[in-house]
Amino acid sequence: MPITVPVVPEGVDPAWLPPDAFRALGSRRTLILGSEPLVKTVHSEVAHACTQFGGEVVRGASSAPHDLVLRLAGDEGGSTGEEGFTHERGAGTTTVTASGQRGLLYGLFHVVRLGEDAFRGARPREVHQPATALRMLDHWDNVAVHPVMGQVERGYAGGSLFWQDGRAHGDSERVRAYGRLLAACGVNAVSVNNVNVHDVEAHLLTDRIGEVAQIAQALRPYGIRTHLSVTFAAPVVLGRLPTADPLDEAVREWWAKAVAAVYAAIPDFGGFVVKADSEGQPGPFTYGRTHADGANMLASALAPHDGTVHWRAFVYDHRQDWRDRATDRARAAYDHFAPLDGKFADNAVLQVKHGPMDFQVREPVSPVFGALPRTRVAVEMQVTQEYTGQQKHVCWLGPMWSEVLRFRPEGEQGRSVGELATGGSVAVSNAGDDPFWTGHPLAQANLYTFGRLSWRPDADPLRILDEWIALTFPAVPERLAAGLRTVLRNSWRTYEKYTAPLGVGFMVQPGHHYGPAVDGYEYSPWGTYHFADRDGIGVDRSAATGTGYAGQYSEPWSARYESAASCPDELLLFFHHVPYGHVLKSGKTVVQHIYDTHFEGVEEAEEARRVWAGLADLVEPARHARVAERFEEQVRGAREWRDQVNSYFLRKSGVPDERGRTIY
Ligand code: GCW
Repeated sequence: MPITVPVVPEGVDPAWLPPDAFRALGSRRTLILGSEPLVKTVHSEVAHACTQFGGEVVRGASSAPHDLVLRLAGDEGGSTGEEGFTHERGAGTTTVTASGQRGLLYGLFHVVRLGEDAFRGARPREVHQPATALRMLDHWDNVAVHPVMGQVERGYAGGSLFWQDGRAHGDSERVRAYGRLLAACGVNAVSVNNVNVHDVEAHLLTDRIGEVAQIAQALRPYGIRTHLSVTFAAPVVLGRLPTADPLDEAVREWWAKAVAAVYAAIPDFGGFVVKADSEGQPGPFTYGRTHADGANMLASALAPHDGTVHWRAFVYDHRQDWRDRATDRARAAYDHFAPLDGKFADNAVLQVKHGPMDFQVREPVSPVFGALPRTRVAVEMQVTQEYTGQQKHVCWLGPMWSEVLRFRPEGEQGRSVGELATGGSVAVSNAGDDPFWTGHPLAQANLYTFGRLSWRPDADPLRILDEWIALTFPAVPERLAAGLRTVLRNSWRTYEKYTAPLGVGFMVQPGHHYGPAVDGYEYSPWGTYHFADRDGIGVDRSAATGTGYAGQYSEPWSARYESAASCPDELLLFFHHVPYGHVLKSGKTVVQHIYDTHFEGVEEAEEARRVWAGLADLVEPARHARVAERFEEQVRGAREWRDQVNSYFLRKSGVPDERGRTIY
């Protein structure tokens, strides 16, 4: 069946694949060698570009000179792996060679990114390969609109791309276009439903698998495999068995049959994502079993089909007593999972949030990385901006993710998180059926950056940002590129400045998590406290006098975090409870730092709004207006954060601002 390039529906933004991004490629003469299904996708991409820009595409043998050769070559000349490719240029021809069909698709998008540069001068042979074989977006999408969480849990971009009116979207064109965007930034897997699996969604595994197959079919031409979140209680809720005990023979048989039926419907199905014994979801604890027992039972059902189970490490006590200072939510993932190292099946991947708490604007890197050397681990990030402005505020997270991925848990000589995460790089998607895909048009940069960092975790995020700018705004005038860089590059630090200080986290409105409420979670069961009193603030997580969390790290981190003197400023309140007068490495006291950063954060947000306003003549009106409107909300929100946080600490501490600015 011929594959056509998906057309984004009228009014939907082409994001980083506008027609003009294909100008250089589309005006050349290209030879394509290979006949596998994804080579057909490559062919239709090039053919489509050529109809727009006057080039020509040939398939099969041809001796005429070509500007570009895209060649599927098996392992001849050395394997590039299933997804890698080589790229070189000489004698007026650019050649991309791949051993596997996915590799050729990624090679094509590499040429698209290079634009005219792909066809200039000479280039020695370069080998491009992804750092990890799984680069996945998890959608927290519900099939039925959930009474509290809506269609997409923590979604800020309209409805679901996959589900509408209680069933799979009838029109798959948008899903295909999404798959194409994802392939162009290197993502190769999608999980299509919320990890909180409600009643309706549980059925996707069995009687409604046909709808998942429909989505898989739309994503397949762009090399994207489909995964599903399943409930651990499926044998009970769907199979009417009396138990879901992972060691029970009938339960194991039930899963084996269910999985076989899934593969009958979706032969290239990727596997399951499981949130078990977490925030009320069922899990193996009910049966006195371990998480390894639970994960391995699913792994063994998936193994005959080459599937993988992604088992989330987000397990903690969400009903803790705020009076109890000994329980520390930050410790939970390590405490639960480190003792299970070596017990997980080969096709079970432990999916670990990048920080020990919950996607805050600043957290240390989870000590789980590096603590399970005999377990396949995946890193989980949050592209959807639950705690970072909910796609109303500009907050480009590239620098934060890059810090996480480059962090070396075992010390300078050891491996980075990017290298340790052999089980994959995963993130919660920020996309929905919004015309700009991501609500805030500039939040597209986060989705793109996640994909590219997953491919190469040691890449410079600023270069990725430039890539995104060049693709999204072809032939971008330098003033626009410079303006976009100014608005985006420091936006994460700006957001950090006007929200919770020095790594302490939260201080958000309970429930929806938008906007400030300094004590919003202080007396709640969720384990997210800051412990501010009249004398000081922060959580003592030292081994000597606190919860012992700092001791979960290897050296040098353990010693560095243990003492307030060596702990990095930006994490001080995560690890230590200090007086307001404690002097930071910056030379400022903690309370003055809080005041200063909150004033600065608002000023920076106002400045970004001003810079954006000055770009009006260079950006299409709809996009400009959408961002401008969001900047109004960001500045309002930033001021609210500033005034609530500053007033709170002035009132608690009684220490006036050195500069006498207005605090309420
Ligand atoms: O960040 C928290 C969110 C929940 C989410 C949970 C998780 C899907 O507030 O909405 O549930 O994390 O990661 O499982």
